[in-house]
Amino acid sequence: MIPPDHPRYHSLVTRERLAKCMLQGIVSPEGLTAHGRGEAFDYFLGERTTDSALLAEKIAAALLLSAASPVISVNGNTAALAAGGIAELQRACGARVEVNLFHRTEERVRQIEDMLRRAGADVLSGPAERLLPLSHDRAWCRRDGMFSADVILVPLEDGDRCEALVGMGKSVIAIDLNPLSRTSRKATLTIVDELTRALPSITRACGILSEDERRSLLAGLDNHYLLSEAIREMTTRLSHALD
Ligand code: PTJ
Repeated sequence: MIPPDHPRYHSLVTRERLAKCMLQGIVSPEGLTAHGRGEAFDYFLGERTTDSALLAEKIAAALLLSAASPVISVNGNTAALAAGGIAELQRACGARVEVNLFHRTEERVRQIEDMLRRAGADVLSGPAERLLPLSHDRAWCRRDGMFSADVILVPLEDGDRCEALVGMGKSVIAIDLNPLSRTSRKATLTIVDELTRALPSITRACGILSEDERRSLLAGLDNHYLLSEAIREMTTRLSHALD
C-alpha cells in the first residue's frame, strides 16, 4: 500500500505497476533494470520535459504525420507504462502499432498485443518473419509493418535494431532518457524525455501542427544539437544540485 502523500508516490506506483506486469509476463525481468536506468537519467533531467525535448516531440509529430507508412514499435515496458498513450498517438497520427520484443516468446507477444487492444489500439497481427538484419529476436517483424515502414517510433530501444533500421533507409525516432546510449546516437531523432510525458506531447503536437510548421520542423532536424542540449540540461542541473 503506497500512501498518496508519499513524496515519490508517482515513481513508486509506476514501479509497482511494472513489477505486477513482470509477474504477469508482460514486462521482462530485464525490463525492471531498464526502468531503473531510465529513472536515474530522469533525476538528472529534473523529471520534466525540457525545451529541447519539447522541440524533439514536435519534430517527431511532423515526421509521423509526413510519413507514408509510419509504425509505432511496442515492447513490454512501453505497453506496461503507456498502452493508452500508444492508442491515442495512433489515433492522432494514423501509424500502425506492432509489437517487437528483445526477450521474445509467442506468449509475451500475444499478452502485449491483448493489452494494447484493451487500451484501444489497433494492433498489427498475423505471422511475423525474420526480416531485419539482426542475429537476435528483434529481427522478427511483419512484412506490412516495420519491414515496409518509412518512419518508426521506437520507445525504450535496446541498441542495434535502431542502427539496422536506419541502415535500411528508415527514419527512426527514439524515446530514450539516456542521451549517451547507442540508440540515442544512431537514431534519426531522439527524444530525451520520459515515455509517459513524451507520448502525450507528440499526440498534442499531431493535433495542432500546420503544414508549414511541419515543413520547417523537418528542415531544422539536428539530432546532434538535441542530444547536446539534453546533456547540457543534465550537467547544468548536476552542477547546481546542492545549491
Ligand atoms: O520487452 P522486451 O523484451 O523487448 O525488452 C525491453 C527492454 C527495455 C528490457 C530492452 O529493450 C532493453 O534491455 O532496453 P535497454 O537496453 O535497457 O534500453 C532501454 C533504454 O530506455 C535505457 O537507455 C533507459 O535509460 C531508457 N528508459 C527506461 N525507462 C524509460 C526510458 N526512456 C524513457 N522513458 C522511460 N520510462
